[in-house]
Amino acid sequence: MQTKDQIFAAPIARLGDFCFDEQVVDVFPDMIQRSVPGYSNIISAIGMMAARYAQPDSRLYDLGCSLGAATQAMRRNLTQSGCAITAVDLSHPMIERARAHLSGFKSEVPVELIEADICDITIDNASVVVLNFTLQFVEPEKRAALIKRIHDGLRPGGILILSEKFRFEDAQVNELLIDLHLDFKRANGYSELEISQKRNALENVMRTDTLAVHQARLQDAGFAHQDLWFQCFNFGSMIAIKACDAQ
Ligand code: GEK
Repeated sequence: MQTKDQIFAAPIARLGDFCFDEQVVDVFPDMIQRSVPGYSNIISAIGMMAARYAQPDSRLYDLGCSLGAATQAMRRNLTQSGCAITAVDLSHPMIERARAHLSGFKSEVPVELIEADICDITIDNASVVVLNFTLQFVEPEKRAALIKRIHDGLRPGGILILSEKFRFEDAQVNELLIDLHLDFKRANGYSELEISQKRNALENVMRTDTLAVHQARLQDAGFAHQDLWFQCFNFGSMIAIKACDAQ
């Protein structure tokens, strides 16, 4: 059974910035399901896209893997020979828990779990790269270089799946989608206190971009094709494809 997220249920006198510590890791599956609209659909679709785009003898990357949900979805769906998955997270408790979780599944596909900043790792011989709700936690000034390194580390025809919480240019639409997301959290049992305390804790650590900013960044990095393939309220997922004839 999943442990219920009650981290922000009681008043917290000195609210610090949100971080992925032991307390968050304990409730993470419940937290992400109840907070991110479409999360399960996106995870399933990542498995489907990996099945389609993984290339034999290549590497698949799950950047900001948390407990490895996207890694496991890819692993379950891969049929290509010689593939390996590299799953990276900055949080020590996340990586430890991901290791325990993933070892519970039988699979031929090797997974390398790395505790590191995704801005510092080498991306090489990749056919599929997943950034599932991670880029929003990377410092904004480091995002372009990371996307460029992902592009350059992909093989021709390889893909990046980029899921994010978006900000919208139009203030009215932005407010509406934020409100609908808060309704989604209320419908999933979060109280007003939990919602407002979590919002304050996330303020300094999650800085969202508009879809236009993401699109421009992907284009500048060299991706030949890209679009949004999923959206629910202010959450969505994009796919970017490296040209088949790229060097
Ligand atoms: C999932 N992808 O379940 N380097 C490495 N990891 C980082 C960094 C960084 N610079 N910044 C944040 N993280 C997952 C969900 S959660 C999204 C991703 C959320 C890690 C952080 O430790 C956390 O585990 C993850 O990115 C973000 O499909 O909690 O909203």
